[in-house]
Formats: sequence, structure tokens, C-alpha cells
Amino acid sequence: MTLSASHDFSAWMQDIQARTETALDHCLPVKSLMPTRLHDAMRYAVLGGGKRVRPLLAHAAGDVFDAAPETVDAAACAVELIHAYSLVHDDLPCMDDDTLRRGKPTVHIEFDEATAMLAGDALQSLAFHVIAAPGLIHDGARQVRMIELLAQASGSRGMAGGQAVDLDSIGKRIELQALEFMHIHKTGALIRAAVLLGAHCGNADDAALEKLAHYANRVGLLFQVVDDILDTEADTATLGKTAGKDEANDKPTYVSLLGLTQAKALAVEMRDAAHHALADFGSKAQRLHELADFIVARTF
Ligand code: GRG
Repeated sequence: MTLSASHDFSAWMQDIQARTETALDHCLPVKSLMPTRLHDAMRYAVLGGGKRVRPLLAHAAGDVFDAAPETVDAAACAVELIHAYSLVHDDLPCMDDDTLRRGKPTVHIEFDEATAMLAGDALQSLAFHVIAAPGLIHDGARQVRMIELLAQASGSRGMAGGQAVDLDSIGKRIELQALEFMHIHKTGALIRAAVLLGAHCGNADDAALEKLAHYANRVGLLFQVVDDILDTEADTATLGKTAGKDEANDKPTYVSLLGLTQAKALAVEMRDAAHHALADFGSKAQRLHELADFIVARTF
């Protein structure tokens, strides 16, 4: 990537992150609305942090089909609200039991466990409220497909299912294939939903959606391999969450199964496969290419 291209990419990223923050702010209930403590916790969980990788992917996929950015904002918010809920619940003592997230105390530490549970629940409901908004897109049948896609990606056949397998694998030695299954669901499903929902906003046809799904599947795994590498290599201050948690929790990861060098090689392989999946889209897919590079670059 040239220097000017990388400058342009940073400016684009900042623009999408800023518009996502504004869109999220608008769809979340204001703090002063009853029940104020719950609304405060929901806003705390969502606003002012996070890389907004999923909204970036949704907008990049929308760009391929000239989707209206305002429509993609709604789809991106829905995915980000599901992501935020999953982090709140993942941090609870009954799951990962973590005290730090995005450089701040986790929601159950800042508020309390019951509030954190309810905030996660309510964020999930809000996500479906946002994606089901009447008139979000002109094609009602396509909007129903979008709602179904988000439901599948977050439920027992997607993220929640992946989390169940993750919890079940603690302290166990699992094969690479089982690790891949877990991550395709836990992390990959929502990343795939972000890409496909962005593309739906631009009326992508089924053939294009299939190619994008292939890209998203590679990026989802890439994201997880990178997350595993960072958990070993980066410090808590850089990550904004507790480093070394996977090893401390005796969780199987790409690094524990393959070693650091091979995990990094796998990341490069996934990135190249992601680029390859975009071959038919030409320069319209520039942002999707750049995002795959950006995700890998975090580790090198
Ligand atoms: C509780 C149903 C349920 C699911 C939880 C997403 C998840 C499933 C757990 C998070 C644990 C984890 C570290 C997963 C690995 C990849 C991942 C999703 C990291 C966090 O996402 P980022 O890096 O976070 O996009 P930010 O803070 O930037 O939004």
C-alpha cells in the first residue's frame, strides 16, 4: 500500500468510526430516560470505545454496491449492538470473569452483575429493533432476509453457539478443526453478518453475496488468529483488556495449538485468501482489501 493510500484509508476509517459513534448515540436511549441505571449501563457498554471493525466491514461491503451510507449506518449499528452485548456477557463472572474492557472497568464492575445481564439483553433487543425499522430499505423481503441473517449469526447456530463450544473447551486439548468450528461461530458469524448486511444495503445479488461470504469467512478466522497472537504478544495497556487471559484460563488457541510462528503464517494465508475472494469486484472492493491488511498489520 502506498503512503497516500494508507493516509486515505486512515481518514476513511476515522470517518466511519465517527459516523458509527453518532449513529449509535442516536439509537441508544438517553440516560435520563427511565430506567436510568439500565440506560446508563447500555450507553457505557457501547459508546466511546472499540475499533468498530464490524461497522467498517459493513460500510466497505456497502461501498462495493454503492449503498447509501445512512442505510449502512443502521445495519452497522445493529451488528455493533450485538457485539457490545456479547462483550458485556462474556466479561461476566460466569463466563470470562474479566474486569477490564476497552481500557475501562467492565460493565458488571462499573455497575453490578444484574445490570450487566440486563444491559446485554436489552442491547440485543435494540439491535433487532434497529434492523427491523420500517422502510430501512425499499425491498421488504430483502429486509426480512437481513433480520434473519442477524438472528442466525447471533444465535445458537452462530455466536452464542460458538461461545458455548468455547466454554466447553476450557482445559481440553482440541484439534485444529474443532478450534476452527468454534471461531467460525463465536467470532466469524458476526463478522460475516456485518459484511453481508452492508452488501444487502446496496441490493447485492446472491452470486455477489456468496463471494463476499467467502471473503468474510477468511476475515473472521483471520481476526481470531490475530486476537490469539495479540493475547500472547501485546500488553494489557495496549489491548485495553487483560492480556494473557487465554493461557491463564487454559483455553485452546491458534497459538497454543500451532505455536506463534505458524499462527502468524496462518494469518498471512487467511489474508491472502480473503484478497483472492474479492477478485471479481475490482477497485470497488478497495476498502475490503485494506481492512484485511489492517487486521493482519495489528500483529506485525
Ligand atoms: C456471550 C453470547 C456471548 C458471546 C461472546 C465475542 C465473544 C462471544 C466473546 C469475546 C471474547 C473474545 C476475546 C473473542 C475473540 C475475538 C473478539 C470478538 C474480540 C473482541 O472484538 P474486537 O477486538 O473488540 O472487535 P472492540 O473492543 O474493538 O470492539
